[in-house]
Amino acid sequence: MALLRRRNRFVVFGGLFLCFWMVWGLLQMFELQRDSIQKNRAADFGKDLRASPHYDAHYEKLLEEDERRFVPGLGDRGVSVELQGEEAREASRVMKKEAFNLILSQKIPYNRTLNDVRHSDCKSIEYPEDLPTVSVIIIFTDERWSTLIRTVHSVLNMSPSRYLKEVILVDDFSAHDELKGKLDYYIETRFPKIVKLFRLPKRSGLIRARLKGAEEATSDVLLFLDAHCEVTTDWLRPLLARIKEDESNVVVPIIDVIDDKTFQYQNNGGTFDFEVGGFTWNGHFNWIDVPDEVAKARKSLSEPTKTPTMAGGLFAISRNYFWKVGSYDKEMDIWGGENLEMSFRIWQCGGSMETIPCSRVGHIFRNFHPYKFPGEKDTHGINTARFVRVWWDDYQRLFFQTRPELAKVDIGDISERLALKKKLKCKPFSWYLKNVYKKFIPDEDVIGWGRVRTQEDVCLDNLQKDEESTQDLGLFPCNAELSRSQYFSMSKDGELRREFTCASVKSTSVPSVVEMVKCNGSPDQKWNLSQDGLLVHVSTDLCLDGHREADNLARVNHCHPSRDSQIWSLEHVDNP
Ligand code: UD2
Ligand code: MN
Repeated sequence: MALLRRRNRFVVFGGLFLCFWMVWGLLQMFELQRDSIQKNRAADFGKDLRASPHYDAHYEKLLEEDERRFVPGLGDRGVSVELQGEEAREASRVMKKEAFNLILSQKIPYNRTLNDVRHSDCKSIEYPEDLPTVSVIIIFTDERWSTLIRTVHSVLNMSPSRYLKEVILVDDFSAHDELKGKLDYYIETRFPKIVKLFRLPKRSGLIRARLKGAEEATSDVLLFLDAHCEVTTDWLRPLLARIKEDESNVVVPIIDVIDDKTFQYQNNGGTFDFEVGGFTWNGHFNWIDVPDEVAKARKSLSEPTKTPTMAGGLFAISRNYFWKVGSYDKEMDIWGGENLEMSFRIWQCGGSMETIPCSRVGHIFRNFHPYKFPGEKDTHGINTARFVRVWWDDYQRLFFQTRPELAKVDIGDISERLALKKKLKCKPFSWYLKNVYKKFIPDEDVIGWGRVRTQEDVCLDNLQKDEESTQDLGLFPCNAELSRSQYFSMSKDGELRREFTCASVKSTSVPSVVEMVKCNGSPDQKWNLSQDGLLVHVSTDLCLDGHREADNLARVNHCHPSRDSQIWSLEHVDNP
């Protein structure tokens, strides 16, 4: 009996030991894995620096004041934070100047945590060990201290040290005091060696600031970020892995929204679907749905997905390829357009551009620029006209038709960029439109386009409304020249449309307003232009009537071929 009990005890202890050992082993493995994904190099932060040769009591005092504002744990896991009372009122006053909630930002610790927001399929992807090294380049002009520093901490905290060789900060001639000596001091004492700061001797704009960063970088890959970002779990490896496969892959993370007011990390409302980059014929970037055929071919929402353009601020590119494919147009000034220029250039000159859904980075989208734009020039417009002239071939007509003012301004010399296009034997824009982004071309392969006019000289008009959401179709006296607001097309599929929206009728009652909704090929978006000029809505058999009422809205009504307000003509008819 006694022997049996002893043996039992032995078994129990042995078993317990085994369990303990296994749990410990698992924990160790987990620790190791965590360490290889995120090496907390901002850990030095807060260490007693008085023994350091760089120690400066003045700056330490300023830094302590910053830290005293922190509320430990505030905003952790990316949750939304609402300020209260007088503080909330002050925050909204400050927000009018800063374009984001600076007061709240100052209370959220630099090392706040974020959730792992990736699609679950991302977690089982295996990446090679020997990925390329990376230089993260963060450019800024008069960004605020707390957001800039949080960006740097976040990158250091969440990037494996074996890949992250350096963080390069480029100060585009900021005026704020806090970005001067205090910043040098902070970097020198907290992250010596790994973070490098370069200052431009005059305001140069974000394009030339990024060029400076690229010139100073020494790693295999350049990774650009805006100065108000936070990166998330395992954000780096998916980007580097794709570049390792092919150096001409230019890759973009999913850019999540960090709420400008509450600092909530918005996880697309919990869904994993994402949009890719497009553009408008008047030269702006926009977000578009992943084309149906691409979406259908994907096995998982975690797969790299080709994107026709990029938003511009957050992307990675092989350093070698960056220079080979023409870096940036250094004549572009201040802000805007460089993202589209690079997108067309990459695609047309043999590269590719992808959104990598397993890499997710948050960015504070601001409603206006909280920094000064020097001079009177419309730099965004000029930058845009520069890339349109270089990359859009004949299609530049579509740009200048609706932005004629830019046809006349001096956009500088583009001969170097045209020479580059020739040297790299880049494909024409028609190739891009056929193979990369099958976008509606308003004056090609259509029944007609231009002003759509009644016998009473009233024209269809978008009434300058924002076309991102559904709007009623408007009417207005025809302008003397074709302007953007009166530019409509009649497609061969019978759509009466603009670039992205189609005239649609949802009700059979008369008279009924006509809605401009996102084109989707459905029957309620089909029209027929009859021999005698009636615009018949196919599924209801009602006619478009341009009789102008006080609300300036177009309506459908019973067809009356004798009514001048129902007899329409298209300005340009391609296939009569
Ligand atoms: C978007 C891009 C931005 C850039 C821009 C088009 C994202 C998330 N952001 O606008 O990176 O491609 O479109 O040009 O895709 N800056 C300078 N010097 C200047 C102006 C700005 O260094 O003269 C810095 C600025 O401090 C910031 C970055 O450039 O870190 C981008 O500026 P932004 O945040 O105002 O641009 P954003 O996000 O509205
Ligand atoms: Mn930005």
